[in-house]
Amino acid sequence: MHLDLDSFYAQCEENANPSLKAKPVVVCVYSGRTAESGAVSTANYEARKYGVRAGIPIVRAKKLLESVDAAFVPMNHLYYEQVSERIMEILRTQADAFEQTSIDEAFLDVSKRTALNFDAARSAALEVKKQVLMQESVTASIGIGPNKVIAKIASDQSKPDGLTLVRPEEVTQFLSPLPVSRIPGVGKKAEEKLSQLSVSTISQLSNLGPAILVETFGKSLGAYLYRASRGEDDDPVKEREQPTQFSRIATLKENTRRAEDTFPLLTELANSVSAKLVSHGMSCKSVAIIAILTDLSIHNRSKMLESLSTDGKVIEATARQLTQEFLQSKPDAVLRRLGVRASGLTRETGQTNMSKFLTAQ
Ligand code: TTP
Ligand code: CA
Repeated sequence: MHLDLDSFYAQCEENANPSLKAKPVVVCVYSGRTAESGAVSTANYEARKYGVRAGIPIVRAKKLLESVDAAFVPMNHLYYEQVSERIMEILRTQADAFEQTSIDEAFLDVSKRTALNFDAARSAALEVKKQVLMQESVTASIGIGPNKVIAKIASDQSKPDGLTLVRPEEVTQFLSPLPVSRIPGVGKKAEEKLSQLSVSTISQLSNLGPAILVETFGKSLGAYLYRASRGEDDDPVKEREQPTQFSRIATLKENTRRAEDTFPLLTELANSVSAKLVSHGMSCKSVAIIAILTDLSIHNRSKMLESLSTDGKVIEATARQLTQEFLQSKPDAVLRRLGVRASGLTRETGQTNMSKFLTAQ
């Protein structure tokens, strides 16, 4: 299965402020140059009816929506990341293998749990959609197919709140009439090159020989297009590598070698690292400080925690202690910049040994 959340940032904003639900909603990235300069990040489906799309200038979106009561909201990426993390956790439990490919898209291999039965896969997809809607009030579109390329193309077939199933015997019929731009990885440039070869549909693409495709697009993209146009793909669904550390670094208001002067900044850095951990559903085993001195030399000091943690207070206290110890050990050091790093990350939750002990009783 491939799952793609519908107008994702816009749905997050609607959930944060339900009065938006009936209106066209435009999520904006303001550039800050003038009050209205910037671009549209995404728009809900109501706003799309008026022609509003990701990437167009905000000023243009305002023109398109001038006759209606539309909402223009600034992008709040950290919030969407947190919603995304929670949804991805739900999805992970519904798959034999799981691969998140962006903030709002993922592949779920359900081959084993459905014993390759496509009707069972449809039920599984309905269950996934239900779980995400019940727990996070977000709709998603799902495509089901015999491989990733087909599932991905299928998830885009009927949006929003769609479910498209393509059985192995239906692959050719499904792909043939679609424009080549529906193949993942085919952008404006490839589309242009194909149109010069009089190719606009996937069916026409599948009639080109491999030699001409390799000549036009190079070996790897050419071979990929040849296979994709036939609905062939054997790339497995695999968990992407997890981050191994999160760090934040900033310049002190004034150079100093007094530990107390660094505490406000350490609080800020620790909270930010903690938020990153929480949004990724991860805990850390050790905390480090990165000290950059006025001579621009860089020094690291780290400490293992007693137990896994996501807690900003724990990270802050450890960073304070490390900073104090560092300054004591280096009488000539004057701090210019300071960073906090959480490492030894795992997906386990940060229970203390004591609470582990108590829950085991
Ligand atoms: P998409 O999945 O491309 O778009 P979407 O979820 O808003 O809408 P759809 O229902 O068509 O899937 O992108 C996911 C999020 O990424 C989107 O909500 C906002 C963000 N984004 C941008 O900030 N700029 C862009 O140009 C695009 C395409 C997306
Ligand atoms: Ca989406």
